[in-house]
Amino acid sequence: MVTSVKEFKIDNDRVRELRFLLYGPIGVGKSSTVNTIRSIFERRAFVNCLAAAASGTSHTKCYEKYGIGNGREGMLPLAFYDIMGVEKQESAGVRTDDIINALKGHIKEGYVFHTQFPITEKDPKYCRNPSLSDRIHCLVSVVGAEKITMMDQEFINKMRKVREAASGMGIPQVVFMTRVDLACPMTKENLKNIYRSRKIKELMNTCSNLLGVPVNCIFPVKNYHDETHMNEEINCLMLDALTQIIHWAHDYVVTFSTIPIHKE
Ligand SMILES: Nc1nc2c(ncn2[C@@H]2O[C@H](COP(=O)(O)OP(=O)(O)O)[C@@H](O)[C@H]2O)c(=O)[nH]1
Ligand SMILES: [Mg+2]
Repeated sequence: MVTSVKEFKIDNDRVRELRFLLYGPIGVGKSSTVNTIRSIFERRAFVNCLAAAASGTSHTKCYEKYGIGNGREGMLPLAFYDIMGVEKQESAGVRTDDIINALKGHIKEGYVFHTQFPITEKDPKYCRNPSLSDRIHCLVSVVGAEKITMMDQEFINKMRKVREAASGMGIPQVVFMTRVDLACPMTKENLKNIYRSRKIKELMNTCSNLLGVPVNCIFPVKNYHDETHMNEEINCLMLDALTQIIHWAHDYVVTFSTIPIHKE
């Protein structure tokens, strides 16, 4: 799976990388997901510099891009954007309208999100005429497996709104259900049990109903968090999810390479 990801090339010269937006509440493991993917391709547990302590507020306020790969072997044509937590109140976390602006490609790297107002056209970090390459090619909503049954309605509505906007643009959407070890003791004991766990299946169904995403677009994953060594099971589960989302993001790029994108 590592080889096939490394050999992957985008079928459009004008799109240099597939862009994924990781979006979800604080503390669900968005930064850890990026760390886990980086670890796989660096072949060592990545220093958890991006992950925050389990409590506290998110510190991802800046729109930052994370590439995969290294200087030695080159970078993969993949980019991840990790967006500051969606909070229940509109006043905390990144605003829904800004997340939609990011999907459309209007927000350039380095933009610092404000909670009181969305990006304006006058902002130097505003991209007025985003091309297909500036857009997000796949929306990855991130939810914590052990928190699914506690998600409140306001929050669910917010996530739905973003997903509807993505649907309107034809952007594929998936859900990464992280922290599976915290939701299921059998899975914690052995990650291979994830495919047999009734608890995980139940949570995927609940998540599907709450967010309106088909079950086959929900990927249960586990991130590196207290491991210091590489673990094949963690890698396989994540690589499986990554391989799928690369295909779907690529399908989006191929489709919209011929259809002009709607400018707004
Ligand atoms: N047990 C466990 N902990 C995780 C997992 N993924 C992330 N974490 C922990 O959850 C906390 C929040 O993760 P972080 O990546 O900072 O979340 P973010 O706010 O969404 O970026 C950190 O303490 C991580 O180490 C996982 O799959 N299992
Ligand atoms: Mg984070």
